[in-house]
Amino acid sequence: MRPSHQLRLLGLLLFSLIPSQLCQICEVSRENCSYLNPLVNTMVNANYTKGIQSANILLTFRLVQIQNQRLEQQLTQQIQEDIKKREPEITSGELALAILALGACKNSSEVFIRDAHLVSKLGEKFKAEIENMETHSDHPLTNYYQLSLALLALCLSNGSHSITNVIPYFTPENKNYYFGGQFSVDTGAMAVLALTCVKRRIEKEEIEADIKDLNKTNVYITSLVNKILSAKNDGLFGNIFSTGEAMQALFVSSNYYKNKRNCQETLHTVLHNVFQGAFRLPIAAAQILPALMGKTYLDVNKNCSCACSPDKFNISTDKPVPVTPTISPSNISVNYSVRINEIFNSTKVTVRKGSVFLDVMMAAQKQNKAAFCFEMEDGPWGPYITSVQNTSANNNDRTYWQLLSNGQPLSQGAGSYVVKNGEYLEVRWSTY
Ligand code: CBY
Repeated sequence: MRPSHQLRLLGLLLFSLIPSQLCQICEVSRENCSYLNPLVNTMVNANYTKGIQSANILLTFRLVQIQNQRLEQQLTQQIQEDIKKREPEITSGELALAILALGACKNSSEVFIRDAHLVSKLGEKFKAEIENMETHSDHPLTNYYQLSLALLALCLSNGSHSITNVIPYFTPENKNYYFGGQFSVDTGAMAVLALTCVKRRIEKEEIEADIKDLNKTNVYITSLVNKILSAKNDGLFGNIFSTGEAMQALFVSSNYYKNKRNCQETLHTVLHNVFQGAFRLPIAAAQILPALMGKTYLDVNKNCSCACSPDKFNISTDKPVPVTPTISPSNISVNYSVRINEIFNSTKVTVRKGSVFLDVMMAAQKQNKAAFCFEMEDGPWGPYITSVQNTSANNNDRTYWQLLSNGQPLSQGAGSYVVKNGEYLEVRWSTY
């Protein structure tokens, strides 16, 4: 980008930070809602075929009141059908997001939630997560992000479940907040939202608890918030993809954004990333948008009008922006390795400029099937690598295939990360 363009963009972004008519303590101002257009358009124009995996998207649509009846209906129907078809195998976090999305803003799906007994089914899934922890050295069936989502949905659904006896599991010392020794900001943020909901309900005497439960909840929230704040980097928390949820956690449980400078710093960096196309995946757009519009998942049952009301958006029905840049006719070459402990297989691969990590894996597999064969599953964030060289990731052992570039873990998945000429790419058998 030319320097003059950069200056103009910087000016526009700074202008966008002047707040007006705040809904939360930090949000994009009314005059500048158009900066959020790329996020809204990514969500509106995506091709949704993944059933319950789109629950996060429907939740955001409803939370920020983007009115698109056709899409809301389509997503609602897909999610409901998927639940009917696959209920036993649906994970706790998926069901939690579905309950939040279907129930948001008091709409007709409430009947489905009730008739299909979704809240009590979620209670059962939550119990199964805890039981797995007891039999598998503290490892839940899924992960603490999903456990937190489940607690949040149970708390917001006003269920009569006894949620206070699970508070001790959310102690910030629990290793499940960490992946490979690093605090997972996404996970911590989701836990803060869940614990804040529990705390508020205890304070309103809506759930039975004693003063010790309340004190414990407060101590855990404070400690998790401090961990999120310690993961700050240039206005972001963790990385660009965890920042939306971190902002929500900070909105509901700290004074951090009462300082306007802090708010400006985060909004500036996030909007710069929006401009650069960091949120091309609908799920990424859905996870950042509520915070930018001053909303949190704790607002699902509330009605609060924010600066960027839906009519401020310019929703186009243009073709969606491609998730990755266009492939160019010229070639680049990269180094690719598969590492399982001490065993190391490497190769040089030539791919088209603009290719993603997955293209490199496929080219290597074509070269040498025995050394580089792999399997993947389709997830909300795109392809997830489940097995390489016939060695599979296993949740109960906390093993996974980690993606790295020049020795550093990537913050994007195999289907999104665009590779560069001369780069050293690696998939490493790891534990988290
Ligand atoms: N969602 C979940 O259950 C996912 C929760 C989450 C914390 C999630 C990040 C956060 C979010 N906001 O959605 C998460 N990842 C988890 C829990 C995991 C673990 C999954 C296994 C399990 N126990 O459920 C695990 C194995 C530690 C993991 N993530 C691995 C990876 C790597 C995937 C590599 C592969 N095999 O394909 C990868 C690519 C990191 C790496 N360098 O290897 C990875 N995750 C990334 C980059 C991400 C981010 C995705 C960002 C992007 N643009 O693609 C992420 C948002 C997310 C999805 N992981 Co995980 C975190 C971030 O960078 N902020 C609930 C359910 C209902 O959908």
